[in-house]
Amino acid sequence: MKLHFTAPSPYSRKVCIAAALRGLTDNISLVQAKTTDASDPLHHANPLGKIPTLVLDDGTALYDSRVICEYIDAIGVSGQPLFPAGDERWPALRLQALGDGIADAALLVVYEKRMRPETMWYQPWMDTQLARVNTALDTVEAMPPVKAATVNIGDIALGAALGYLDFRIDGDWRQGRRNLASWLEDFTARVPAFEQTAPG
Ligand SMILES: N[C@@H](CCC(=O)N[C@@H](CS)C(=O)NCC(=O)O)C(=O)O
Repeated sequence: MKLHFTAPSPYSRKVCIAAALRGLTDNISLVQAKTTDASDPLHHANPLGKIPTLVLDDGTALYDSRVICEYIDAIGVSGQPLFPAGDERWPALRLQALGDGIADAALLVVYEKRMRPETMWYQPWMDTQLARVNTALDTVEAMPPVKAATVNIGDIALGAALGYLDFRIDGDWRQGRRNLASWLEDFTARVPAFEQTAPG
């Protein structure tokens, strides 16, 4: 399998962590993608030109990170399931949505600055996105995920989102959020793939 990815992408990082936890790292070759270059092979595999995109050995392409992580979980060869069944499923999926949503909002700020000349940056739009990030972080701070024995897809998405904030967003999200900071420390210790997949 080939994974079109970039290291800074929080969604790509989700996939790489999921693959590590399910014993599939060695089955996936990483292909550096250029999302803005329409001639990049990524665009043949995914009409949206987005990463992560996983191309299976039979040529089938899977996207986005949620679909790929679920596929990885289905074919995993070791570790525990990342998508719980029963009552635990919905909190895990909701946390995944929250983690991905934090990354989505942060990414919009990054793109605003990357794609437009500085004179055209629209600060109210960036402030709205950063407010969403902060409200979501406060929500998790008030009710941090349980440090359970097994890691689920929600934990992975939250870890990847926090890692993205550390990498790309100015300011310290840990300020006033001891529970969340402690949760990330614990996650980092429990999941070696988190640090192994950190953008350089
Ligand atoms: N919901 C998607 C989001 C994917 C996404 O937005 N990826 C970004 C990189 S972090 C991307 O490909 N951006 C290129 C673009 O939007 O042109 C997922 O979970 O995979």
